[in-house]
Amino acid sequence: MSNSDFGLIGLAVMGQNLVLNVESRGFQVSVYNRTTTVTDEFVAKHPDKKLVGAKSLEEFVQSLASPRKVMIMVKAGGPVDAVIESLIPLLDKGDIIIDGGNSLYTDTERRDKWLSDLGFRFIGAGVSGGEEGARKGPSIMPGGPASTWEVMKPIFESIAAKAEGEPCVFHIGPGGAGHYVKMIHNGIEYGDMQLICEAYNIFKAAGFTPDELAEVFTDWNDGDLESYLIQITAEIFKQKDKKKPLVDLILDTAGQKGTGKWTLINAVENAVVISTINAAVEARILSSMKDKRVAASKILQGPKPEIDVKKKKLVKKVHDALFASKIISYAQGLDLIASMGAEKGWDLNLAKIAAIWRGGCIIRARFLNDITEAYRTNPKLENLMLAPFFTDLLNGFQENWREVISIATLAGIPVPAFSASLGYYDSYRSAVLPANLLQAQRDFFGAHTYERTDKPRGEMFHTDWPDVIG
Ligand code: NBP
Repeated sequence: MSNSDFGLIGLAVMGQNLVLNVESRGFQVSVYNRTTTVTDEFVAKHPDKKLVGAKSLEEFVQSLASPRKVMIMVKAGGPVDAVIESLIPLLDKGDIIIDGGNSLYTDTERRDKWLSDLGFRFIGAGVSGGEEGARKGPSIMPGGPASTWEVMKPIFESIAAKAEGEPCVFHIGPGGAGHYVKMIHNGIEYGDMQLICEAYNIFKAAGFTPDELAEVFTDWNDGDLESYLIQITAEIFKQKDKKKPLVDLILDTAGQKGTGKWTLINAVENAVVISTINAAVEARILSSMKDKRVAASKILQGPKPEIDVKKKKLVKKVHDALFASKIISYAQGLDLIASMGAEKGWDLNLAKIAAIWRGGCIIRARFLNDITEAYRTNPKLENLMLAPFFTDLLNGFQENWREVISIATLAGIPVPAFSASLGYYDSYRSAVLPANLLQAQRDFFGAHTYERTDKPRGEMFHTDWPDVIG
């Protein structure tokens, strides 16, 4: 029977939940997993649902209505190519393959070409929201031909989260644009998480208990910092294990997978500064060096990590430092998206991208409404910091932001992402930077030449510097 509306390969956590989501919108879904017992168990667990469990890829493909819509939800990298290779002999021209995993956008571009040359249609779609988002409504970032998106639109719009009544999905752009935007989304997520952790570290040094922190974060989530990550952080502080706060029992070493690293590489390639995200990735790397840190803590000196500021005052100051740094993190991520979009000719719509991050995804946050508005008002906005709404916020926050970084630094508490954010802000707003000296150094040892402040731009000069060797 070839009558399923949609097929999904890869029944791990994301795949299973997406299938249940699609099915719940009235579609019949065929499913296949390499380890077939997983398929059997999944289908058996949901006897009342319109699911077709296939034991082989042949059976799976035959169960789909034409043109077939096959979503691959397996581990990124080689497994995606392996699944595509096995599908190719079984599909007909015009069938649609969607890769919904966290694939590197350059892999997506390669697959797009590979499959379109063979007459198939391909969509590379970033899906954010984790298990819960996949089940109830994720934010989806699809890239590929606009005509293929039109075919997929009814299913994607029905399963996506809704924000202000709008589905959190739209056609991002051609080729790898969707997976690219998902990658930067994840980079921003790294930044957001690290900033929250730095705020936590400061509060800890000021004597806040997890219960007090649960209150602080709950309050923040009722205000302008409202976001999924602030909300779950409040819940984390409430969680007990054998009557102790669970957070205190979790080892302080974090892992990092592909998307953070890929974001950094791409930023360097595009000469775009994403210092907050960079600091966040590096903070994870440093956190993973637990043994080295423990050894160094006994050798390298610093002040006692204690902060003596009235708790209520500190909450306000840290709020401002966190919010300001968060604005910088988004400003940098969106700047990178804009640069790459221009470079690739993707014609990206930043207002719409910000809008689909308002629901379903991990970085969903109230202030994404303001970011959406900023780009709707001025689609050519040079930098988010320069949108009047955000300029006012930054001008208002900058004093407390500086103070928090100073207090933390004097107490020896690392705040790499807060500092990187402020460093970006101060550098960006500096009409004069010390790169004049840098240019002199470059000309000294490498005759790289320099421009002069008293001559027109573009005119290059070289000085015969004194010989210092020998
Ligand atoms: P995983 O990334 O853990 O992948 C497990 C799935 O891949 C299983 O179904 C496994 O089949 C299948 N698979 C592997 Br591994 N190698 C295969 C191969 N050579 N051929 C066929 N199938 C193969 O699953 P996930 O956590 O659900 O994530 C799926 C995708 O979504 C990933 O790209 C992930 O980065 C992305 N993503 C995940 C999340 C999240 O919160 N987990 C959020 C957003 C995006 P098996 O059962 O036979 O081993």
